[in-house]
This record gives sequence, structure tokens and C-alpha cells, in this order.
Amino acid sequence: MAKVLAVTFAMSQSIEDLTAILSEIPELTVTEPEIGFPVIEVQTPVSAATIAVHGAQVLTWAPTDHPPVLYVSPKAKMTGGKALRGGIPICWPWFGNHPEDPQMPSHGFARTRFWELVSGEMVGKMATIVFKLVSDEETKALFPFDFELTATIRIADKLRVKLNMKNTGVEIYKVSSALHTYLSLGDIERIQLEGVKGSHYIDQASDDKEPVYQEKNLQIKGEVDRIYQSMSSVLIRDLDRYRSVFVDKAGSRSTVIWNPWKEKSKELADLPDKAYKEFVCVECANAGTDKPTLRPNGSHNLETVIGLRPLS
Ligand code: TA6
Repeated sequence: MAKVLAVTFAMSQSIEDLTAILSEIPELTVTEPEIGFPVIEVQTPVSAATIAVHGAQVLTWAPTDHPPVLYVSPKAKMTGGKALRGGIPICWPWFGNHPEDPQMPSHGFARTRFWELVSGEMVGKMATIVFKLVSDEETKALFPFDFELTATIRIADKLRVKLNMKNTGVEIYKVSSALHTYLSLGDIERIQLEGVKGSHYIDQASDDKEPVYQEKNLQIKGEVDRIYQSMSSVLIRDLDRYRSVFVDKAGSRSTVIWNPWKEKSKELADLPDKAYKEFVCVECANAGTDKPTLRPNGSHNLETVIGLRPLS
């Protein structure tokens, strides 16, 4: 019996509501590139970004005069109840497939719901935008617990995304999650990924789930779908764009690295066949065996910080 998964597409705030919250801050504006899917446009003195209210999903970010740092598929479309392919989708309260029920949405439901815009501010060269997602009857149909998520997004010469996950109920529960960052590359075959050497990973693309030792820095020459057991930062040396991109993190003992390569790219309808050459996902996660326990009134922070460095 197919389980009817109740997933709401209703926005909780109108364009007027959103505009009123940001009305005092000229650097923050509300646009609607696709009807029904408002986006916060951010223009700081040193960078620019766009953030979708749907999923509280950062879509784009780049320091001024730099090529994009995040990748968004040119075939991505905003559709309610589905994640947009790119930027930084928030995967919660489970990473990947649901641990028990394969009919549940992949990567949980936080990325496919409209969040509430709580506040926006501009201090110096930094914009801070805060979104909230609170449990309701719809979410309880998928995850029978009370929670309050707060996404705090800081835009300046770096991009910081912090997900605070709070248990507002009376039952204890575990979660898995990821800030599923799509990084834009000049050419996947001309990068070196540093930061995972010396750690072990679970290969999600293999039936063998025994941890594998990562002997060297990672070069991607085929499908990679790995959960690294690592608390380290990642540095991507992009020889084509002659820059390095760093991904720092906090509250995470696992880093997911994903590139679909040729075959999987062809299978994904919202990804051009050659798109595998232009991005890699470096996801600060709580995945695999790294599953935080949230006690009543307890909370956990998962944070990623992304920026550019010269290609040393
Ligand atoms: O993070 C890696 C992964 O779990 C891959 O297995 C692949 O499924 C990717 O996420 C994208 O998932 P999505 O549901 O957004 O297509």
C-alpha cells in the first residue's frame, strides 16, 4: 500500500510579508524569479548571494568579480516538494534514504518545505539572514517528533551556513543531516581535493560497506559517493580556475563527497549530461555512524564555512 506522503507546498509568508521584514535593508531584496518561489537577493560590498525561501536554500554565492563558488544546475526548476539541484540543500532529519522506509523522501523534508523568514540584517560588510522551520502535523506524518530548525546564513567575503536543530518535544531522538553543498568547478579532471587523506570512508556507490582507507589526496576520475569519517576541513585546488576553495565545518564528524560522473549525470533529469565536469559536492554532514542524539530541549549545530584562497 503506497504511503501518501503529506508534504505541504504552502508558503507561510507572502511576498509583502517578506519584503516588510527586509524593508529597512537596501542590500537585501525579495524577488520572485519563479512565481510562488521567492528568493532573497543579497548584495554586500564584497560579495553577492541568492537564497530561496523554499528550503532556506542558498542558491548562489560569490565574492565580487569572482566566478560562482556554488553550482546550480541549468536544468534545475523550483517545484514544491522537490529540492532544487544546486547551492546548499539542507538535508534533515535524515541523510540519504530513510533508514527504515524507502518510500520516504530522500534526504528528509527540510529542503522541500517553505521556511519562515525570521530576520535580516546588515552589519559592516556582512549580511545575516535567519530562517526557521518548526514541526507541524505535516512533518509529524514523516517524522513523529517536535523540533525547531534555525538556519543562520552569513554572507560576506566568506559564506557561513549554520543549522541549529532543537528538540522541542519530550522524546529523545537521533537525526542525520547534511549541508549538501554543490561547489562550482572549472573542470572536475583538473582539481585536487585535500583534507580526506588518512581518513576512512564508506563507499555509497558499492555494496561493500566496509570502511576504506584514503591513502592520498582525492582526484575524481569516476563516480564518487563517499561518507568520509573526518572532522577535517576540505580544500579544493581548482587548477582550471586558478583558485582554491575551502570548506570548513563544525558539529560534523563526517564529510560526504559526491560526483555522479557520466552515467548518473545522464540519469538525473535536472542535470545536463556533461554537468559532472562542472561540480563536486562537499557536504558537511552528520551521516553514517555520525548521528547526533537530541534530548528534550537539547540542540545540535551543524555549520559550514566556504571561501576562496589563492592557488598556493
Ligand atoms: O550526497 C550524496 C547523495 O546522497 C548521492 O547518493 C545522490 O543521491 C545525491 O546525494 C543527490 O541526492 P538527490 O536526492 O538530491 O538527488
